[in-house]
Amino acid sequence: APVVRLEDYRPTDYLIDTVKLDVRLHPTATRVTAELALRPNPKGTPGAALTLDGDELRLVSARLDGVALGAAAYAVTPSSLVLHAPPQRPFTLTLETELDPSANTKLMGLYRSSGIYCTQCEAEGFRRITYFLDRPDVLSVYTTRIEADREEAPLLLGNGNPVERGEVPGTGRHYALWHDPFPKPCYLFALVGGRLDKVSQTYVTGSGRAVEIAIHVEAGKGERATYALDALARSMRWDEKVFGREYDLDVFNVVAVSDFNMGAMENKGLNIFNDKYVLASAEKATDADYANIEAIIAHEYFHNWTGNRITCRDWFQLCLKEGLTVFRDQEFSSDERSRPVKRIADVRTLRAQQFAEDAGPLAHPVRPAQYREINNFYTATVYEKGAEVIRMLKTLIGAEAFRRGMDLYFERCDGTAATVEDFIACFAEASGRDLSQFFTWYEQAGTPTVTASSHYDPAARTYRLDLAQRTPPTPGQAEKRPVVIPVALGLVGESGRELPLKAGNEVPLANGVLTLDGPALSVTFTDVPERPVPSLLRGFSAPVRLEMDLADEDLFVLFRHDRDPFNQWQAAQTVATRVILEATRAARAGQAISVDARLGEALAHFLDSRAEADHAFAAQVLALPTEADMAREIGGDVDPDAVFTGRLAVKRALGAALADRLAALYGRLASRGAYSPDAASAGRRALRHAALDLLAAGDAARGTELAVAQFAAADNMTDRFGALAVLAHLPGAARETALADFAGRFHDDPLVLDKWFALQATIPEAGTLDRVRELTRHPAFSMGNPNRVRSLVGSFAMGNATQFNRADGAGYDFLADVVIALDPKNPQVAARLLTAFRTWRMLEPGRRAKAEAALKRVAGTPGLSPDVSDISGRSLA
Ligand code: DPP
Ligand code: ZN
Repeated sequence: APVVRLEDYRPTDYLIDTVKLDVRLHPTATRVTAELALRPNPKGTPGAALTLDGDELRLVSARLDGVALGAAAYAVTPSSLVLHAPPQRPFTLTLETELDPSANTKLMGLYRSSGIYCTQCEAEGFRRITYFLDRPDVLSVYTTRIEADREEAPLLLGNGNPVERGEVPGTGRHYALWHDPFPKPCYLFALVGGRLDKVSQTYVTGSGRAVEIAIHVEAGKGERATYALDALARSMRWDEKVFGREYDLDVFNVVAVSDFNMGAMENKGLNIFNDKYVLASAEKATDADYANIEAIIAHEYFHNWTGNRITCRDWFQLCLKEGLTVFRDQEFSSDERSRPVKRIADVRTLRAQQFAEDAGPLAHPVRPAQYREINNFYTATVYEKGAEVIRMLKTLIGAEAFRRGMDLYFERCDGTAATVEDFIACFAEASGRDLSQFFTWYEQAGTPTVTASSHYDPAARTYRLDLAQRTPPTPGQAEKRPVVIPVALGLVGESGRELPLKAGNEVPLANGVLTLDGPALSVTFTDVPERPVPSLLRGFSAPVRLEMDLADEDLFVLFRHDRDPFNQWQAAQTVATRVILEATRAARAGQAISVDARLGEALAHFLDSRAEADHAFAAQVLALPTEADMAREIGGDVDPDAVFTGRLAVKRALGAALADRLAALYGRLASRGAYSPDAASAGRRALRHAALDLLAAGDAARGTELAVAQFAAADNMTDRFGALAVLAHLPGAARETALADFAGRFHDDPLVLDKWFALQATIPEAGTLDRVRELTRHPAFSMGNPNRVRSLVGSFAMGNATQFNRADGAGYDFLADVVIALDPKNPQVAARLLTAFRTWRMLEPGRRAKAEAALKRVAGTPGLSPDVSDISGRSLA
């Protein structure tokens, strides 16, 4: 595939003002008639040929202003329909195409999922429905007639508002007509046809408009959609309150399907979801599932303004809608649940996904300047780092200027396809600030490292803090500029009190936030009454790595006393990281591992004094850095076995040292009453689970006994699966019995079996690869279903550091085989799996060579999709 570059952007030569679609659904031969009202674009080249995109379509007929096109007037290629000399005035092109939804295994365009017709058009799927200018800067008003067999598809949904429905006499078929008054790019087009159950309610907007909001799910599953429906109503209310945004159509439909490449899709008025992010019940969904459903329902809903009303000019601007909408959904969840705990969870994800991506061959800027395959840029960098950039913007200009900037953006850009420049200009104007350097965050890849050192002068009562930043080179960007880094900070006295923050020199300090925008910055604080412990990057105020050699004792001060809960947590994590690093070093050197007892003592104190005050927070404190976290910390020549051994030794030591406290906590936190997914109850379960997990590491027999009992007695999936997850790390008959029991109980529910697949794939034992291979032959497994593949193969490759990275390379070979086999069917999912190699260069030489060989085998496979060849090529570059 050719490289597409941002600098080459040009408007289209033609515009499409209205689209009238007539879609006659049929399982293998769906007919689509598209009537496109075209006109020359004043910004385009006069007289240019018109090239419409197409993919895997059969053209049946083509008419211009109602007259059949002569063969010489146009040409059809596998990827286009070219009209050589279009009229230089408004004209109508009517194209009839045929496609086969049942053969569509790529799950892009129109396809069937468990007998339900559905669509996925982002990024470039609409060209698989009809020939079109398939790019986001072509905005059209759509009217869609959908026709289907009444028995097969009693429900017919489209974008916008319903206009009319009726029978097609004598055929057993019926139709529905939908009209969407808001001009939109074709990637937001959607339709659904099928037999579905619905839950719905009337939502009254702030200005008093009644909207019918509905969620449609497979027959018999309606009860499991009520939580999502409630989350939708709460999202709508929140967007009115916090961003002043109201919903704009008469209906809002959400449809859940079981075969879906992504999490969900924000099609105008008709969101289509992976059912994993809709269906929830106490018996079948965990607390984490509920939280994800709430966040993703909100995310897609929030796109109605940030993405749909204001869309992207081109795909380079993807972060314009995604980073911003992730920020909005994070804020929603923070308001609905615990803000500090949400922040910790988000930073864990950011580090695990985005920092990993940024440190390897797939690193790219939040706004990439080029791509070969846009599907590969729905990344942690665009989404998660994109959200961090918005968060920094808000920190730098303040909440009020931020809201004024958002208001201006909605007012000025509504109805347009905008750029990141358009967006930032609104905030520059609203705040009166020059944001040109801030823009570097969008253009420069790589995770900046901030180094800090300090000196306290007791006689002068001054405290000097020296900060410096540097960003390591990334592919295609050797030289880096300094970025604008908001460093939220405080000074904490040894006794725990917050010390005054008075900058004695001229430095940019406002509301406890220092702005580091050059290579280095020194600040001297005056009237500092005692030696302070610096608490830097409070709330994780910037997506950077912080290097500061604080003494362990200082970290314990922050852990106990910092008024910023994020930095309390961070201090404990930093100490744990140090302890695990030392254990890993010893393991690698073949020496006995000794575990510094002070971490256990600090946690003991925490459990005694504070764990009960915020259960969810305490659960985060007890969760050690992961093996992948440790690998990134080590940075190079990583031996995953040594990391595993070192980390496990620390976990065992903590479990043993804290055993009595953990057992008592576990007992105290036992469920009372019926399951409720609310944040407080979920926090209690999370802490109870963390206690059991640590306890089981310290004492396998006791852990097994408790987990087996919990598994048997559980009345909800969080407790049942939590027990199973603990057992998964305890080899023996109890584990196998519980796994078999779980499979039997939920044999008819694929979403629940996904948990079972995923868990087994992450067992850190030599037999796991064979187990995973065996599970690929399980009747419930299917390579055709993205959720199954991600659960089994994705969890193995992304969540099992020792077994994916087996020294013999068999884990890499297995993944390469799956990617090669899956690519012809579903290139998007195959390419995503292959990103499991994104940190291969950090490995020790033996594994590195084996990973490289596997990647080369993939890269050398004939006929690769653009998706997989892009990832393999960049991974090896
Ligand atoms: N549906 C995906 C999302 O919402 C892509 N737009 O992030
Ligand atoms: Zn999104």
